[in-house]
Amino acid sequence: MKLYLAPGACSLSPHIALCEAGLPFDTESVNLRELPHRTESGVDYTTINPKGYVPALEFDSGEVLTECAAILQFIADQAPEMQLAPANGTLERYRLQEWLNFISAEIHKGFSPMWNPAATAAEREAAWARIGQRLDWIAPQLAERDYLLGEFSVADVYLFTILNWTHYHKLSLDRWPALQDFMARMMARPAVQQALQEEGLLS
Ligand SMILES: N[C@@H](CCC(=O)N[C@@H](CS)C(=O)NCC(=O)O)C(=O)O
Repeated sequence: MKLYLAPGACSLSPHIALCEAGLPFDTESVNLRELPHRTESGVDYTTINPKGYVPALEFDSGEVLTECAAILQFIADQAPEMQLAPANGTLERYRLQEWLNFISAEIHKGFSPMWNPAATAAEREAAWARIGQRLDWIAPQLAERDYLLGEFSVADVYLFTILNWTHYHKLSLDRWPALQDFMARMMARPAVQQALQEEGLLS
């Protein structure tokens, strides 16, 4: 199995999940700064994922799975003993999917103006205000429990990955001490340290 990633991008979430799951995997990085995006080995990345973005998980069969929410659940299901996702068919599994969709649509994509060099300062401020409303909703829940579902899951890995972007954009989480505590809890996990190290993100 090979994970196509860009250091620090949303692909960090399946990278952490693979480490949490203890599964064997390779990685290949994709240069998102040039068009067309090329992989480390010089391949036009659209030949691997025609959507052009990371992450993509390539199987030995040559098939490719994309979208963080789908890849995270696939990884969790490969190592059920690690309990990274509730069992399929249970209400808790749909709760996980509820969180993954929320993180993807409301938070992950909410950051788009921060990454867009054409976005104005006003557009970035508006985007951060909207993300803030979402974080206002999450924070009290993480004040009551350590992880989004109660037990640790791939939803936490996804949330951690996206909130980690606040460092790049010098956005403060001071308003939400529960989120700061959550980030610290996540940082303390060996799998998170491993993935950050492998992506060259630890100083
Ligand atoms: N819907 C996709 C979005 C993936 C995405 O936004 N990837 C970004 C990095 S975080 C990317 O590769 N952007 C480069 C591009 O779109 O050209 C998912 O959830 O996996």
